[in-house]
Amino acid sequence: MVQIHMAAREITAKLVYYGPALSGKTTNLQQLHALLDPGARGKMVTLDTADDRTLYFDFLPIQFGTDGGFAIKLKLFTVPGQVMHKSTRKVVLAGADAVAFIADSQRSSQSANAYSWRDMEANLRSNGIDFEKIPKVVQFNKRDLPDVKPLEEIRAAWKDVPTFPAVAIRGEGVIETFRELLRRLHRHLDERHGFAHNFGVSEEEFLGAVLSPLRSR
Ligand SMILES: Nc1nc2c(ncn2[C@@H]2O[C@H](COP(=O)(O)OP(=O)(O)OP(=O)(O)O)[C@@H](O)[C@H]2O)c(=O)[nH]1
Ligand SMILES: [Mg+2]
Repeated sequence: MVQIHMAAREITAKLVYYGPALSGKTTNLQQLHALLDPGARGKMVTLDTADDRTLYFDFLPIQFGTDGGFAIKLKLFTVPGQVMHKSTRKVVLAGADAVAFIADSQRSSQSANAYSWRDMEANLRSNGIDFEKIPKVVQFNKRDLPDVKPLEEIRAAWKDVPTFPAVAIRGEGVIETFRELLRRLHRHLDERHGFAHNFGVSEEEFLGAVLSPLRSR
């Protein structure tokens, strides 16, 4: 849950990258780490096995100041996608303020995507988080591979949730996904906590502060 410390003028939110095994969650965080200015992001922590499968989670902290003098801290996590790590996913999801679901676009991954989406829904609910209301975006990654589901089909199937195509390994679609996640998070916090009114943090400032330090590539 978003933490607001008025005395310290500090706001902390937790964003979780969820999805099936090997869909590219860790790759998304690595790309963000590479693209964001070192002044805005901290050290990325990765807890994985010898073959690069996430064992517990990855963690990337992002911090920026607003004109109104607030420090905004975003804590980005990935879950381990392999089916056996179910209980770890639930723990990582606890207290999430927004979720990015990273799907694998290959047709062969369709059932793994669906399983993971239901798993996310169940884990959000068991953490007492409103599945319908939590800000979420979906990324269809690995567009570079053969036999991927066409975007028209994807968009027809996902009417209410924004979807983004990506080739995360090349950094394509990573920022677009993240920007929309931030936009939805800001809107959600604004509705609940009067973000713009009480803290003077407008959507433009929120997005600009995180994304403007992007390195030109
Ligand atoms: N072809 C292709 N490969 C990708 C893409 N994104 C990631 N990969 C590769 O897919 C593999 C898995 O990526 P990860 O980011 O580790 O996947 P993950 O979702 O974190 O997997 P778990 O930690 O097991 O849940 C790696 O070999 C990546 O290099 C992409 O857009 N295209
Ligand atoms: Mg991973």
